[in-house]
Amino acid sequence: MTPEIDYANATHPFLDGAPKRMLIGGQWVAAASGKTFETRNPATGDLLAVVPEGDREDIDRAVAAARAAFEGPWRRMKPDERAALMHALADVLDAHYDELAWLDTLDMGSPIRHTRGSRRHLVGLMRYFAGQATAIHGLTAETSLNGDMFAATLKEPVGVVGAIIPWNGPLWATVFKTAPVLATGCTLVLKPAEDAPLTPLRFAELALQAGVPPGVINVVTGFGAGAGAALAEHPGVDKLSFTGSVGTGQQIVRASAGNLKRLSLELGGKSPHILFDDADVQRAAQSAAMGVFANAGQICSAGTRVFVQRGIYDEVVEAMARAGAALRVGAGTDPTSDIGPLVSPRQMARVLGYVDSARDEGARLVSGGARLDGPAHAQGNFVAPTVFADVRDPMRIAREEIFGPVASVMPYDDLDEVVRRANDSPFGLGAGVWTRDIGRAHAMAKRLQSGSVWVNCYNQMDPSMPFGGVKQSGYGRESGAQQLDEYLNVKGLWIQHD
Ligand code: TXE
Repeated sequence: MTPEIDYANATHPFLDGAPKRMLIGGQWVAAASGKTFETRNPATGDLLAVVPEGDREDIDRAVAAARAAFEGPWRRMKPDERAALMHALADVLDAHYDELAWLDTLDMGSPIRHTRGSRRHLVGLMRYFAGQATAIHGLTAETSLNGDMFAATLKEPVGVVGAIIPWNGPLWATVFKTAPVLATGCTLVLKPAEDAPLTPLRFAELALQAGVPPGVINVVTGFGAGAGAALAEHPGVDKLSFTGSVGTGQQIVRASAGNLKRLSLELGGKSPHILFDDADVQRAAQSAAMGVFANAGQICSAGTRVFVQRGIYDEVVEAMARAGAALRVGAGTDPTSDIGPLVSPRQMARVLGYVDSARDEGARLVSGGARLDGPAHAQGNFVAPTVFADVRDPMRIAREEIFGPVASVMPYDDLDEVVRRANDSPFGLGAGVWTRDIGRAHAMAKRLQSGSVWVNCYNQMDPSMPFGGVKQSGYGRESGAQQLDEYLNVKGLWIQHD
């Protein structure tokens, strides 16, 4: 039964007032220390739930449970059986999608319109990887050795996978981290973000209901310095998949050195969105605005550096400001909200700090630029969609990831110049190009240093396509069939038979 959702009262059947527990080896448990922390609704400040503060000891237990599951019947399960299980999980995800989206909205503030909108993608991703479970192939090789030799490669699951996820899309991240683990026959210890731990817990409950065996998916809630660091360091973890900030990614690289676990890192960005003067200007400006403002800017691939060719510069600045001002900023629980609050007071303070720095450095504020504190917004972390024009490349708002609804708009003159400036960033996650000139589109796609390039669109994603970064945006890819190799070891097999 999918539970009834009471949208009007901002409640959820999962939030029944009882302290939450975390999932280790199929058991719902408190933290070994007994410690807990609170998670709150960022639009109202209301307490949603009390959650276990897992730490080293809990991670030890979860890794042991994941190891036992990996070496148990799960290891002998056939690919088609894993695929069937994943389809069952996709069915449950589909049936419960609205309540999961609602939980995301309550816990991290993203508008229900936005969180609900990912159903097709996330259910589709689980089904896509279910298909991949039966498509894991090694190869045979003709060697140049004397004698008859059968040489082949075997692909084997890496083992226990740790995943550490951020708060900006808890359900999204949980599904992205879980699907390749199940497809390849690995097991998982998931550490949700402390700012949004609820949806991963509910997802894990549904996964058990769908028949995922105990210990295959474990969830340990807690803080980065405690549970997160313990997972990154743990010698029993074979691979770690992390999504979060660059600074934390760097700590994880160091922490993982002990057992040289495999890593994939999906880190931040400062993605360029480049508008040429032959583009459909209004569409391009709208795309540039939503490339920054969607999810209140809390998207790793947000197109926050908007480069506009000089001939259309004023028109685009004005259109972006208009698009930002037209967005309804309100509680995520309000179905008419386009943009919700920032996830926490800390995140809001951080974003407003960047707004101040832009003013101090001489950028021109065109719209927004402040916290919204009218009656509808006073209790939440709401920041108005903000457009700064005449931003210069060295300014902090043009270089650092803000993770808020703040656009830096900059004029440019020609293609070589904009390529140089777009690539002059430590990041390389996404890039957008608007032009009707197909040759220019191809040239830009080749020359931009990023994991994805979107031409005449922005932030498109599909289960069949890879997503990830270059440079300090990380390494490894999520989604797309080639991702499976990051969860598989390749073993060379030699059999001499003469
Ligand atoms: O991220 P952290 P925060 C960026 C964005 C944002 C900034 C800070 O710019 O403003 O990071 O956000 C866990 N060992 N992004 O502080 O710290 C932590 O508990 C192991 C971009 O929330 O990276 C959480 O589960 N784990 C990004 C996760 O790491 C640790 C999304 C992410 O938190 C840890 C999020 C440690 N030492 C933030 N310290 C994106 N790419 O989308 C923390 N964690």
